[in-house]
Amino acid sequence: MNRRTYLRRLGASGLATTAIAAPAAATSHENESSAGNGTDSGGQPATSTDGETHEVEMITEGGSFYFDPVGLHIQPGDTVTFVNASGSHSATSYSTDNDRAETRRIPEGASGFDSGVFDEAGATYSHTFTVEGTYDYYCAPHKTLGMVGRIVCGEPGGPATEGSIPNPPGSGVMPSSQTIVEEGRIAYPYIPGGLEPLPWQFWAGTGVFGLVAAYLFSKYDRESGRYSAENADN
Ligand SMILES: [Cu+2]
Repeated sequence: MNRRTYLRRLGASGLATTAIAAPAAATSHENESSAGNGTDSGGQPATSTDGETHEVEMITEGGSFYFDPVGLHIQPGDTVTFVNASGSHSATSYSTDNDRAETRRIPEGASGFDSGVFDEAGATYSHTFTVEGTYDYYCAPHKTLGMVGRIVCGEPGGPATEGSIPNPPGSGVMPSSQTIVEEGRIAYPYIPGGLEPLPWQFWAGTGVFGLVAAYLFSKYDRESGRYSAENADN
């Protein structure tokens, strides 16, 4: 972590600690800060106003576990606050220093993040993104159930733009980095847009089915004898 990032985080964590009584969030934040350049003091004032803050909710609902939005575009210097809306979740980047991340899917030079698992509703964890690129992340307890998300910081890039995410999201498809840049914010579930027009085979098939059905029905109808002379009313 560079000095600028550290100062920014320090500023953000100071605000979080004093403004809201959220011990879990403050603790994880402080841990993260002290893991970096912990001896810094004085010098430039901490600037926490040069980046926007975005929220991603971690949700349990009707047997589904998901991040909302599932895709988010931010700018370098922006902070994402993960809010535990319901259930027990974590926000953990696919970086090999994290538990259960079998692969790295954050940009070169970027630091990974891990909120730890939250049990309390309303608990938050914030991470400031400084390195441009695409970040894939997951919830440690629900990764295999498709609780995964993607954040694009500035321009897409890095290993997350190649191949597909190892754990597909519950909706089946992870929006591409480019789609996230275009949309800005993609709510869960992501349904790929632009439905393809139905192929001609579909209409041909429908036509054949209709003709066969009509033929069989009329055949049955005739063979039932209801149109024969002896069944005529008069
Ligand atoms: Cu979860």
